[in-house]
Amino acid sequence: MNFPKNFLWGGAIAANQAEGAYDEDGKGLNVTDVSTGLINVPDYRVIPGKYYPSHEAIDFYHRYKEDLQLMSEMGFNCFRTSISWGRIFPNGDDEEPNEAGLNYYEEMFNYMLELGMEPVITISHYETPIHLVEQYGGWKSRELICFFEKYCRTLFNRYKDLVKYWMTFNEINNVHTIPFAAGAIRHDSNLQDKFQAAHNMFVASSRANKLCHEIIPDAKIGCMLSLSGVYPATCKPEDVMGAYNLRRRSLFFSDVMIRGKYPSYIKRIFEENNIQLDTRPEDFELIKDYPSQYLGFSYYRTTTYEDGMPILGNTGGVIGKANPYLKETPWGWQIDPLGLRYVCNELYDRYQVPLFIVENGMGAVDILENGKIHDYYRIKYVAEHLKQLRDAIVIDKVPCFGYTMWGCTDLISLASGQMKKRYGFIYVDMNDYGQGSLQRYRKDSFYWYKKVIKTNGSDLTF
Ligand code: BGP
Repeated sequence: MNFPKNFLWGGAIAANQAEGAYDEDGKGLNVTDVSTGLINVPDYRVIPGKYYPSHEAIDFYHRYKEDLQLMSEMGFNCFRTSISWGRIFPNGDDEEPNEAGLNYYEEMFNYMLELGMEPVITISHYETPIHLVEQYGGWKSRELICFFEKYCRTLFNRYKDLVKYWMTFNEINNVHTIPFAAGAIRHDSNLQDKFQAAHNMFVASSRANKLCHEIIPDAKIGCMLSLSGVYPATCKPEDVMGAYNLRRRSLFFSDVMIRGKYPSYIKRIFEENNIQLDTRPEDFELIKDYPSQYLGFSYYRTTTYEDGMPILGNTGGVIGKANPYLKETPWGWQIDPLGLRYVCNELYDRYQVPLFIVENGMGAVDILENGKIHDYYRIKYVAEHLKQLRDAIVIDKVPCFGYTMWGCTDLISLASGQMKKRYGFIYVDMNDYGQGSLQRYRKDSFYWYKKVIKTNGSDLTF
């Protein structure tokens, strides 16, 4: 039993959690530069003297060569990262792009290719320039569509020979739970603004798809959603119906971006919540004509839904009760490898487009002792998920063309801003207070993943 030939094996990071150098070489501030972690209320500006872990992060900005060499040593044939919008257009609405930013990524992508890794690039991973929030109100304003289009055109023209895998917005469905990061709108935005931001991003995404087909016809461009699964807490019909509705809250985004139209169930939600979107007839044409070519998604865990839990509104992150059949990570994320196989089947049944697992992994506390990290728990997590993914592909015949483990090198946690919550195959010496040498160490999982890639996933033993 083996993964398909040419399967993309790699890891994923994002500019805002890894690069640091938050104000170097002409970069403007992005939304994530003014937060200390998304579970905290954003500051909306940088407060002098306050510690922002992402401002230095793991200094990937200056050390990417060393890091990419380590990825290549593991045998990666792809590497996922994002372009920081503020490095290219510091304010978002600038006339001309910042050459230093463009050049930086050009060198990085060339280096990846030299090492035999396909760049897999997220165009916006929670990195909307803050100026677009202050000046225009973020993604609830239609004006951002044109700024994003210009940004995409600049990227596609510059990197057309280098990058063949693109994704527009990271975890676009998280505009519901983390609206400031995902939609560049206030953290306490109402439903009207969230759905308006989503609509504008749908249009922007289709414009990007259209441009990408024109400028880089041999590239693939997909959408990216957070699609960790949800089960009914019991077989009580209300729990089952509620879980289904909660799932639709996420699938609404891929329904629009892949099927190319607004699903009928959303009309009831709009009616009940008195939502009136500002749209143009041509928006719907564009959405229909330029859908996403593949579905990229993150999968970390599953939760359960019990009747009465909120579905929409400011639900404060993940909804759900503990599942008595599952164990959890130290951060309380329920570990559910079989859920990945279930979700792969669910998604392919619904969309019939290729899938790409672009995030999966486990945040844990690692102990560095004599230069070694024995992270058996991480190996187990990844091995068990890969087994289920292999079954989904080989037995269930779900087309999935790649797997990029999240946080392949330790980086700043998105939600908590912690360094202590580590995901990597590579350990980075840095703590939650910005103290550490930033030296990199190979964890036990590093050698294990190397073996997995070498055998194209046929040897998942641990
Ligand atoms: C996803 C994001 C990543 C990320 C990951 C893990 O939602 O796309 O950017 O960090 O979750 O989350 P955390 O860092 O909060 O553990």
